[in-house]
Amino acid sequence: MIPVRRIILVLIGALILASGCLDTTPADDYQDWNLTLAGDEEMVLTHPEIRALPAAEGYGYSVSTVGIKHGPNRYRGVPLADLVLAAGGAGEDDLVYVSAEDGYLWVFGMDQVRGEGFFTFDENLKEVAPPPLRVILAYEQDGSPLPFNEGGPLRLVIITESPDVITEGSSWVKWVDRVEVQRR
Ligand SMILES: Nc1nc2c(c(=O)[nH]1)N[C@H]1C(S)=C(S)[C@@H](COP(=O)(O)O)O[C@H]1N2
Ligand SMILES: [Mo]
Repeated sequence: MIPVRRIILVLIGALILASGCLDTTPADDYQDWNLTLAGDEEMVLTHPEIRALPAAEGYGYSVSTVGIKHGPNRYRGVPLADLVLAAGGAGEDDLVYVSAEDGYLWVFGMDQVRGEGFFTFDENLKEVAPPPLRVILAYEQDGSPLPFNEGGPLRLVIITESPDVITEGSSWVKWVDRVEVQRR
């Protein structure tokens, strides 16, 4: 093995050891965080199962209803479209309900599940034509588990390739524990 790779492996090992020594944070409870997928049938995915699914990555940048910008940050997570498929798929007129344990619920059309039909803004909060967007349930922010106070362990995030595209925070559901396909 070449030395650089060995150094990197040692560093990774040290990081794993260090994180194991840190005191308990909500991140440690993420093992117990389950996501219910409901469609034709209902299934429960554990956090490790969610992390094992194919992941998407990109920049997320949101603005709250009162105009406070949050980001940009780098996010990694599982595409909502894949979860809808796992729940048995959805027809074009169906709706996808994404909800959290605090009772918050946001409804997405199938166009939005594909990343279409969102408003996008530049850093001056001027509306701009939307670039390609993807909707993910993010579990990682800037390379670390998404903190609880930021909506972790699972938050709905809208991502793009570039860091300067802002989307509306109201759809960024925090603490997601249920994705449900509503047949219409
Ligand atoms: N579970 C949950 N998610 C939520 C909300 C909420 O009340 N509960 N508020 C939404 C709204 S209206 C906004 S503007 C953003 C605020 O995100 P922030 O708390 O990271 O600023 O979260 C969204 N996600
Ligand atoms: Mo909001």
